[in-house]
Amino acid sequence: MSVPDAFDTLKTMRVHGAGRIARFAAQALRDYAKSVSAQSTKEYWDLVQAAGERIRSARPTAVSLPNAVNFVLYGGRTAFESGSPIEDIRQATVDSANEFMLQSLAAVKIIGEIGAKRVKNGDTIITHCNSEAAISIMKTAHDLGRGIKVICDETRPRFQGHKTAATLASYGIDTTLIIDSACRLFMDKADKVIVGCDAISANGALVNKIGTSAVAVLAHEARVNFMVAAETYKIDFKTLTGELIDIEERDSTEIASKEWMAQNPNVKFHNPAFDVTPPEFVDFYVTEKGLIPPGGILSMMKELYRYSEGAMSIGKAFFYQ
Ligand code: RI2
Repeated sequence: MSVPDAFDTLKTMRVHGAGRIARFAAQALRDYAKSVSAQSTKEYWDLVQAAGERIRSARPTAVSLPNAVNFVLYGGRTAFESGSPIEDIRQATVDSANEFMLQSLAAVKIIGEIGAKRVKNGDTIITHCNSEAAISIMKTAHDLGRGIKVICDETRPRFQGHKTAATLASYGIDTTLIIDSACRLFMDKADKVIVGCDAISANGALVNKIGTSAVAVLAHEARVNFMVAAETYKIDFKTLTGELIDIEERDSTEIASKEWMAQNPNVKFHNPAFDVTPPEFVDFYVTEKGLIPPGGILSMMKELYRYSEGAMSIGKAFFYQ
């Protein structure tokens, strides 16, 4: 797949979900790095970096995308700067992409195992949108015989909750689909909320699919535990210096048809794809490195910077860009 095709696939959400986006980006950049030819190491590295820039710009909010691209480039750049020949830079880039993909898949599995320990027998869980990390927890709990029930918000405007409901039901989990605005009514019946994550800021705030913050407020009101399944590469290092996470604004045709718009020309539209849940509404993050309360995100950032192996080098890769 060409780099423009990869960009388009991400932009139009044919591949969606923060983890899947990250692996798709790593794979697309790997394939480009594998095949592109150049006359000099400088030309080669400029081309690979430009491809990374292009892929990175497809979606602004899910920080897993730039973190995956930075991780892949970090491997190649180290070889480039040490004066290695093109073939070595190519191999280093391919190796870091493969490593990222492996680490990402492993993280989803580990999050399932760690998170399932927090699920009790007979728990009713509310979930929002479509997160493979959150699903991993629910599936693992189900496989352990916990007898859970899951209530899925439909998650307008793209109805990703339908996908979650279909997946959970296919595992044999007792699954109910509700409209988003019914969430408060059902919160009384819930024992916990489990959602995924697009980005985590340095202060522990969660950025996730639009509507997540409303679910968190409802959980808080009803004293229902709110847990977030998140790989550590969803931590956004740029928030350390006070930068805000961009919230993706999507096309208004996701919420009204062109025909309806033409009939109502004075109606304005606003379609943010994500919202921010303040840290006080999050009980804890379930990461592949264990449970982290929102106040512990800063220490995790230090850890991610300090170590340089595997996914741990996300921090270094960020500061290197
Ligand atoms: P995993 C999705 O965003 C949802 O907001 C979901 O909660 C989050 O990514 C994390 O998903 P989108 O790409 O990485 O569907 O856990 O807009 O799959």
